[in-house]
Amino acid sequence: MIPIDDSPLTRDGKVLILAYDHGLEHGPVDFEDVPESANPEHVFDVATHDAVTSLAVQKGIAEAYYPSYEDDVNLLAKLNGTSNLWRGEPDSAVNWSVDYAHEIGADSIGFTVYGGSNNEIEMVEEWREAQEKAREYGMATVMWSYPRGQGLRNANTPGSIAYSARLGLELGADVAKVKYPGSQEAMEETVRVAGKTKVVMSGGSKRSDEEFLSNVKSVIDAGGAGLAVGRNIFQRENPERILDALEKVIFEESTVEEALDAAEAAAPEAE
Ligand code: FBP
Repeated sequence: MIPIDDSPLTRDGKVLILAYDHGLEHGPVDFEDVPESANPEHVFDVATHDAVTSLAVQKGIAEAYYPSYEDDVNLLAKLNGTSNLWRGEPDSAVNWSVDYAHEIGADSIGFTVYGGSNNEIEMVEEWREAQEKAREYGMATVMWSYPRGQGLRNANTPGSIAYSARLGLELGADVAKVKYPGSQEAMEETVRVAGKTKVVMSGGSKRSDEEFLSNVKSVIDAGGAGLAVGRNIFQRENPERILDALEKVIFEESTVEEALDAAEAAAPEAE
């Protein structure tokens, strides 16, 4: 890894990636509750919030929409990804090159590695190529590090999640994006074994404001750098409100209650 505190991916050393590759990974079902979230322009508008340090998208969305937002949004190129229609052993197609991502204006790259998959060897070799090319351009590297595959019975145990964060350090990721391991204590261990690689939490499925912000708070208190989140933002009717609260928790070290009070004062929830 390299120091990235001067990178557009971070603000005060912290990270809040808005992930929007769900149309590929999960399909349009993720946009059903808030239909306007299917429109990338809506999510690019959300990403102009000060709390968002980067927007992670696939190539087609970047090509079609980023030119209108390049002054207001930092682009993280999610280089690989696979649809939910795929039923094989976990794998992820490389959909664009680092050269092309750089040409479009990305300042960081994201790459999924499924440690434990029968495809781990190929995925790590593809990561190596992308990571070294990103270094030539000075682009920050984020590993979506998910233990997943036939041979893994317990992919989401604290031990597997700590191992996935460590893979990020071993393989040269500046940021490792991991699932929440279930407790602050487990997150502390995950952060500890990741060394100089920053650890961020993967958002997961949508939950209440309190539950979601409490998870984020425990990541920050455990020494984590922040989060990479999609559904808990764009599946909300008022994404700005939760971003206001996240800004407080991640960048101002507020409590969950303080963050929710401040967000409520700025944008009262409709009765
Ligand atoms: P969420 O916050 O919605 O979980 O998004 C984070 C993310 O990693 C996305 O980039 C990706 O599309 C999705 O989760 C993949 O989730 P999973 O592989 O667990 O279904």
